[in-house]
Amino acid sequence: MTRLRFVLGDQLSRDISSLRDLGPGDVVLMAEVDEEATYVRHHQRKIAFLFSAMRHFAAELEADGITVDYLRLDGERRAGSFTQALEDALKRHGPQAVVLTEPGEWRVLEMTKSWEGAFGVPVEVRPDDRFLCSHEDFARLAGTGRTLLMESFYRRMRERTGYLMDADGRPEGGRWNHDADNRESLPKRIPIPVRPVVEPDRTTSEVLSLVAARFGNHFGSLKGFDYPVTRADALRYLDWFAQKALPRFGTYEDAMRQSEPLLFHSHLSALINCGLLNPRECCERAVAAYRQGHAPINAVEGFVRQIIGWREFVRGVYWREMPGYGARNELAADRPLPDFFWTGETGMNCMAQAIRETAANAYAHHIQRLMVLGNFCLLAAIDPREVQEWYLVVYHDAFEWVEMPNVVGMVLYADGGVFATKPYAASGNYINRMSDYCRRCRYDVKQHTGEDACPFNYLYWDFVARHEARLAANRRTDRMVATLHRMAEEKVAAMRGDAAAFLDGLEASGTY
Ligand code: DLZ
Repeated sequence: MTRLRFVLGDQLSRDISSLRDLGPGDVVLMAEVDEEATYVRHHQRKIAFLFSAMRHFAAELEADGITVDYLRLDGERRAGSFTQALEDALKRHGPQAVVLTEPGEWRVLEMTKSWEGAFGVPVEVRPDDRFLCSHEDFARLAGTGRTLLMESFYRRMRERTGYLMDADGRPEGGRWNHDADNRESLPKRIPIPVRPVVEPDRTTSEVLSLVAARFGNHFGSLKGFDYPVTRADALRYLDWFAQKALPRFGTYEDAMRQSEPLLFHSHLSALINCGLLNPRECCERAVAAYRQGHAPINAVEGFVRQIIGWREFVRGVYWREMPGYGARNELAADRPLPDFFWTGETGMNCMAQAIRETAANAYAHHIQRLMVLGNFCLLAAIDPREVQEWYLVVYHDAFEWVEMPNVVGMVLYADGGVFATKPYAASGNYINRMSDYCRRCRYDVKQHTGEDACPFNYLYWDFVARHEARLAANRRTDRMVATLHRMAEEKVAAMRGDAAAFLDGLEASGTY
């Protein structure tokens, strides 16, 4: 029986479930389609990364003697959508069945459900077992209550995988979580390791020209594209991380520095999410660095937790809460996303840095995403739909399964606490402690009111006042309200007045 194996752009693994039992006569279908690049206007670099990785992956399959039907966006045979690509391929190859791995997004999974009926061919959708936790196991490990606890889920994942567990079933280093050691700001003279650069080859150069021609009006820049697009280069990047950046990754995980977008971060998320790296091998490489005495426990535990804790948890929440998760708006936030999210033109240096680095690299690290950009959106009550779309568009690792719970649950607390136990709100003081941004800012982080005051300060206290009842009822945030109550009434009134003026101005001009 010949089967058509439909491999999507974020399934670029040789051992993806849809390719496992390839037989003679089977054809692998892959398609660059306009609909996927434009249903939201993805960052140019994100499209280039995915198309180039897809083309390299297809070429590797072909080199191994596998028949690949690859549709290029600008090819003679082309299709506007996944459904169209499949319909045309069925006519060309006449297979007896279609096999694919479960798509990562609800929207695409819904699409696949119409295929069997529409085309009269059996469509087998297999689990995506690149994830370590199946949908069924997630309910077992994370619980079924309204609020889910990532920390207990993570511990159970540690026990299941055995990562960083000693022979007696206890966590290595005596603790499950070493986050308390991972909140240092950067010392002035610490050397930042130099990243490997992957020069664009012919395939990547062709893709870069295509993206510039077709999507040149999308957000972001293609300049200096140097990210891995093959499995071999992705493995080299992982190895570089384990050797050069991992040892200090934990300690400085939350630190930020002007014009240093990557610091000690792995920058592996896009490679994992599109399939070039397997999450298990990334954990195992990090654990090996620990065993060899090359990286300390706080770094390796922090890295492993991001993958088997945070990443798996996010994915579990997405499928548990869909459909409807994207519409959650518990804090009734309704302000439009300011224009400066697309231009970086704002006097707030931390925001300008994070947005400009995002435009340049289709990447910002997790503290920039959570405590600068996300914190601003939370405090300024930006509409969760608009924030979701921005995060999905601008980050090269963003697929809806990871972007949506991150934004709805963690960044904006728009699900009212399904995902996170508290809103991640902070004043300028936090940003000042963790970065050198404030020293170069036109606003003064020490001031709370007046023209020169850091907007994060008055927006923060205005947020606390607006959501006082909710925050007072939560043991993790009740201190914020107690502190607000200790402030002089006139000071609170002045801060709230400045916040109102700032937010009005934001809607009017978008140029703060
Ligand atoms: C994000 C994206 C883009 C820009 N383009 C394609 C494409 O042309 N072909 C493809 O197979 N996948 C693409 N993707 C990823 C999909 O939009 C989608 O996020 C995943 O298939 C997950 O369901």
